[in-house]
Amino acid sequence: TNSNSFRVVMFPWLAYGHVSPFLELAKKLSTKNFSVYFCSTPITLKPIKNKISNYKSIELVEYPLESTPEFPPHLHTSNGLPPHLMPTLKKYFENASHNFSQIIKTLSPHLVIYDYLMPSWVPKFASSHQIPAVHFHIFGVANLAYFTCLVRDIPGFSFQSKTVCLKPSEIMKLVQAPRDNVEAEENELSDCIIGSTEMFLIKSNREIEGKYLDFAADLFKKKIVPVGPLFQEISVNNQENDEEIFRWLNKKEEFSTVYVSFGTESYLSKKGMEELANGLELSKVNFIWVIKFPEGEKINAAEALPEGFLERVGEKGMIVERWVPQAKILGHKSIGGFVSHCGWSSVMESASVGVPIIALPMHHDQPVNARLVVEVGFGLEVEKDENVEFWREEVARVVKEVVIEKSGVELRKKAKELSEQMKAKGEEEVDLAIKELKTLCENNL
Ligand code: BUP
Repeated sequence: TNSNSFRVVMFPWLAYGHVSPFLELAKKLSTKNFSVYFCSTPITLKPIKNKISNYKSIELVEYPLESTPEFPPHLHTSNGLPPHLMPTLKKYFENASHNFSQIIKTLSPHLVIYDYLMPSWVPKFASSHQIPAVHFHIFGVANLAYFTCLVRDIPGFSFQSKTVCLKPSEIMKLVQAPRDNVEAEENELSDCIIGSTEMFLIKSNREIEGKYLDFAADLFKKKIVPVGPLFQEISVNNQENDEEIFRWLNKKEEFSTVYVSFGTESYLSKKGMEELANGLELSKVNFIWVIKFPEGEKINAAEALPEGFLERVGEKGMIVERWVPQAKILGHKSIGGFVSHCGWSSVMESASVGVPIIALPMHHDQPVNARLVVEVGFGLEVEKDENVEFWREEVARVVKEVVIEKSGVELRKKAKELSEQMKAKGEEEVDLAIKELKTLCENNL
């Protein structure tokens, strides 16, 4: 079945937000003369099997990692790897290094595409066998540059003056994750991110990140190739319940409603829930709010929301406690804003359907993404106090400014403009990126 010319091995990281763009890239490659070997743990690959049945040139390749009760196997894939387990997981990868070398030796690919969270010996092993390795960055390029400058002192570059600024307290939050050996880990990360890649593939585009694509090319002295947003195919599993959502949305006026979601890995604190709920209520703007709690936490939205909130907002608000078709909801004509944690996929999806963002970033890449949204001009950020907490009046102010007030018109105009540019250029971007990958393979034939 696998008769395409170029063999590519792909190593995504195990979390949903990483596997999903890798898989979308795999699908594109498989239609452009690549045979794709998509490698991950058996548990990660399991839910993917039926998603690729139409793609004969994608083969799933399993590598096992050992598990212990301390690190239950379901966490390999779940929506959200608890950060404190990262060092443990890295050790499992270390113990399984022979699996990777074996995969590369057996398949003798023309190209390896890897995630920056994979151990740096993955690209190094490929390079030592004359196989080009390419880092596919599933976040934006401003973020890539930001983190690189954080973990590596680069002469001549002062990050703060060149790219999006973070407040010192935000930087502290970003680097405070529990770690064993910070220096070794940072070296490993910068090695993996920059040292071993032939070029960078970035899940982004010129429309949103043109300036930073150039900045990063200058910074890394390597090719930086945007591959577009690589949206996942819209899932159809909850259709019956989804109808209820769209019936509710259909009753709302154009641009009158905000969609509220914090992605698959970020959760509000109890205080955060309260401030957001009260802020939405104060704004008097309609909202559909997707509420999630960390796995295993026995609490539901009704218990977590302020007393009487649901009764008070009535038809103005809809609370959903399960997976929803986000991209489809954002594209509904009633949606006038997206209250978002600014996960990279959310930012790209919002831009692609022309919906302005009300940014409430929490951690990881999100603060950088939020500043970018404001800079590009299709959103506003909710201000926070020195402890990086937000408050209800500020939430209400920004929601109103984006959805109701005149000033929001400019933001929507910019968002629409981005959406049109993205529609017009989308496929061309992917094609150009794939052409670059082919050149790498051909140079290596
Ligand atoms: Br929740 C939820 N439906 O109910 P981000 C999420 N999504 O389609 P994150 C749904 O998951 P990282 C739901 O459309 C987007 O494609 C959403 O990715 C989809 O945030 C994705 O926005 C969420 O990048 O991932 O989950 O925090 O931190 O890895 O960027």
